[in-house]
Amino acid sequence: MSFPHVQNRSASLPLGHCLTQWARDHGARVALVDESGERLSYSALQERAERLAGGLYAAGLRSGEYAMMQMPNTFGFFVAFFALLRLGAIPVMAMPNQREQDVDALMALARPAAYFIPDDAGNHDYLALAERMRGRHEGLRLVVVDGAPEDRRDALILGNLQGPACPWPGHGARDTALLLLSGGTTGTPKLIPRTHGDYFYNFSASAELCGFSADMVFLAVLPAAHNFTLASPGVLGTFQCGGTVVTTTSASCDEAMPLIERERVTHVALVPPLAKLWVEGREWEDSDLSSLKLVQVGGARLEAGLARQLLDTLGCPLQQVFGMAEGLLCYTRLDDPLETIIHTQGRPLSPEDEIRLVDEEDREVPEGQTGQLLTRGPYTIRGYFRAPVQNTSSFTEDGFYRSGDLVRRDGNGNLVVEGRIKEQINRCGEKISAAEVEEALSALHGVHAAVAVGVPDALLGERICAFIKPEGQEIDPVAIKAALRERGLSGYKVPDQIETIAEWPLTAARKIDKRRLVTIATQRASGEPASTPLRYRRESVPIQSEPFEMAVKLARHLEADRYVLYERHGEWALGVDCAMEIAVDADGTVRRSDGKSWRAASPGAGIEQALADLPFEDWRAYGRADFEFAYLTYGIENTVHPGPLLKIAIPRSEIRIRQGAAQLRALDVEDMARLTEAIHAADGEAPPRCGTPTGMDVRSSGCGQYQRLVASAVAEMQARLYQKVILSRAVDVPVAMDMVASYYAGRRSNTPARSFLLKDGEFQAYGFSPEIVVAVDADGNVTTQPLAGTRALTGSRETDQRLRRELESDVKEIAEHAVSVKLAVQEMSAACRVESVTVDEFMTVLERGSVQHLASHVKGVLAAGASAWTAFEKLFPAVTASGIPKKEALESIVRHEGRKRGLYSGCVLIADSDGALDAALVLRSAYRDGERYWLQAGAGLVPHSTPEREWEETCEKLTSVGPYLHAVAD
Ligand code: OOB
Repeated sequence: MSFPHVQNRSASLPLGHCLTQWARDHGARVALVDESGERLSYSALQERAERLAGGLYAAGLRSGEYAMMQMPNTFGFFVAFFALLRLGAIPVMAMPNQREQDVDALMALARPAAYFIPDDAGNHDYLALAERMRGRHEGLRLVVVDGAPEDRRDALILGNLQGPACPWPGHGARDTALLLLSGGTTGTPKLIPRTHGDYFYNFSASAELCGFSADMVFLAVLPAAHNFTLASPGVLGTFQCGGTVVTTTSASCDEAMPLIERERVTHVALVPPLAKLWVEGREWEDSDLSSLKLVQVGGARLEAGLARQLLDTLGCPLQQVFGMAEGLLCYTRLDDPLETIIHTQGRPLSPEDEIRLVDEEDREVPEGQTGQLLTRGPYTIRGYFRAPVQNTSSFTEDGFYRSGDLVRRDGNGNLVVEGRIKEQINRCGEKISAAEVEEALSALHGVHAAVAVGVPDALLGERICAFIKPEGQEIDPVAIKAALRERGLSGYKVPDQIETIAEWPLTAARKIDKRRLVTIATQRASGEPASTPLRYRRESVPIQSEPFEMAVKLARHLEADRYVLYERHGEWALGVDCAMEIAVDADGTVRRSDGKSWRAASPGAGIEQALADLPFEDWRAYGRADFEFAYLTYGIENTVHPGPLLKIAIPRSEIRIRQGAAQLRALDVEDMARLTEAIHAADGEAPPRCGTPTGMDVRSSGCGQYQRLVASAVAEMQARLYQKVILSRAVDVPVAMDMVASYYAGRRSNTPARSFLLKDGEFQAYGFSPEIVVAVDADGNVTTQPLAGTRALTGSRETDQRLRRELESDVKEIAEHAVSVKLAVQEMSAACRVESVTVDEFMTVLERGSVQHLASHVKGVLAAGASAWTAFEKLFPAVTASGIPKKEALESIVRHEGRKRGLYSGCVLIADSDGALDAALVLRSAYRDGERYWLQAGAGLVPHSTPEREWEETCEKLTSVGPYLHAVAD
């Protein structure tokens, strides 16, 4: 095939020329729109790509070199993609959710000279990964980041890269244009070399078949790096016709559907699990979808029932797409009878596509029977990239690709996909090699052998179930999952279900009977609530109020008996009511409100197990741990707290409030309606008003007694029984407090790391956490923040500056801080990979309401087998609120204070189903239990402490809360 220089639409062009041609044909038309509504014309897109191509050329990238792209669906993706093609470099299309193992293996295979990554995408640090890759892959010269990271290391910024026009590459139709990712059936990944000629045909012929036209608007909601979204007919098919592509990084109904309404989207491509979510989402999502003209579904088997529901709920025609990155594309035709569209996966795109359906001996099966699909054709590859050995088994001698799919053909030539023989799991349309999961599992300590199978799943299409033969001892599914992630296995490949098995079931041929394993997996899961998780309905409501004010108004409005409001990084998350509770008793038993209980090696391990099979999808737990939870960890007799020591709840509904919008999630329709109504009502109200505070005197009582306690503890420390202890005192508030109003007033005068307001029946509390106990993100990055060393903040700049200088140079304060950091490093090292633990901010001064502190950050990455709860147990209670060494300090606290601390110096926390955990230290707080209202504060004592100064310090701390108390209006 060559490229005739004819300028009509159907003439094949090298891909590097396509955008220039489209800009010429459709210049001012809108090519791209993103979620925010920003628009790019064809000319603007072409100019950006041209400029970037010049910049890349100037930076040394050349035609014929490989460039890996791992980008979400943003403008940057398309600019980079077209710039690479224009330059003649070959894009290697990695997926944004791939993690270290995949990226590393793909780099080893493709040996790219450049790597394109996003700046800020969820919780994953692409820059750090890129840096590690650069250390490992010599040929990787350029890292290009889309965005403006604060610390960009050696990366180039995509938006800044420009240079004079680069030379045009001289490509022929048979030259490789790009490499696509193969789902794979082996432990190592495979890449698919698509040529300029075949890929041009792929999208242009598809666009024609699917009736794409200049007035269409295509929503790119699945990853654009996937062949379905990119070119079947997808984004490239849309551009070929002069249409508009709307690009989004979120596939959830509450974001995608309003986008369909806003942009009058006409075409969208979905995988079946997403289609299912959209159908369900329509129960509460009521955006106007009347612009839709075609919904395409492909990538995995679409059940006829779901196909019908889609037609009903979305109210537009459906098209099934059965395709593969290797080439062959089958489509149902727009004018096919409804039964064909519902029950078949269509027929090949090209009359030149050859299809053979064969048995195990490669003999053609009789017409109408099911056989393995072999295919050869004008746009199907004849071999994988740099994989000579694999190619001998994936292709027949005469060049047919062995798809591994089991297919039959109906009387009209339409294919029906019945199953597959390839050992691949199709989870949400993502293809996962069973062998790869098995290899990763087998490498783990304690695993004798492992087999992975795909099990039919209502939510995912298929879930990954791993059967493990353990080496002697029991296996812990949570630890296995954590260990796989820690080894860099991409999250979507981590098994959803893990089962132990004593003996493998075998087939007549003495092979492991995987079908039987699927049955066993289904049986074991049934009866377990995990197989039918409850799903939150979601809705996004625009709001005018400031997030903080909205949160306070809602706390009032909802009048719930149980809620937790948790402020973090400008977001107020409010968990309301309780669908399921997990509580830790005083004897360490973990109980769940559905009757299950756990007695594990530690309470943390028990909590982990109780959370592991929660019957909720995508949950966030809200809870609190009382100080006495630490007695369990340190084996100290607990005579003061009857339990529960820790309580977490999966809320029935939840609101996350940010500037401009409230995201609602609720388990049932009524709650959703109630929340929406409450938000509307609250949004219309004026900000809460603060009356006159009650004028609480924090010095009124307890001075003598507190100073005696300090003197006693100081004597013990001088006798070297321990190095540091925090002793506290409670101050009762004589009037009934309005907790919500007091939280509101207090928060306005504090600058906390976190804040919270919670109610659990008769128990209520709010506070302004000066620090976190621990934060763990979904990738296992752990942070703790020891604060120690305090001076007042008086409001007078001069005095505060003087106190700050004093704080920074006072030997006692510095010593107190340094030993706290040392302990934090030790504790982090017990949960994290030792070499990952670092102190990344040392002894900065943080202002927290009425006081200033010396603060440091200690960071690390979870060790193999450790989870967020391991880290929690090691770091709780915060050293800031207990002492050093912890056990001796805890014993000193019981001896001296002699009564329950409860939530004071414990924590309020949120935990997410992806493994993240955020626990805020409870200090600078107010509490209510029934009729009693009180404040509590302490001071860090060391051998040099004086009772007078420490008393003073408690008064300074109480001043963060005391002056803002509001009494209940009569
Ligand atoms: C698409 O491409 P890949 O490479 O991610 O996956 C190909 C495999 C097929 O061999 C088949 O096993 C499965 O995915 N598959 C389907 C299907 N479409 C793909 N199985 C049942 N029904 C369908 N409709 O998935 C892909 C590439 C281009 C367009 C559409 C899908």
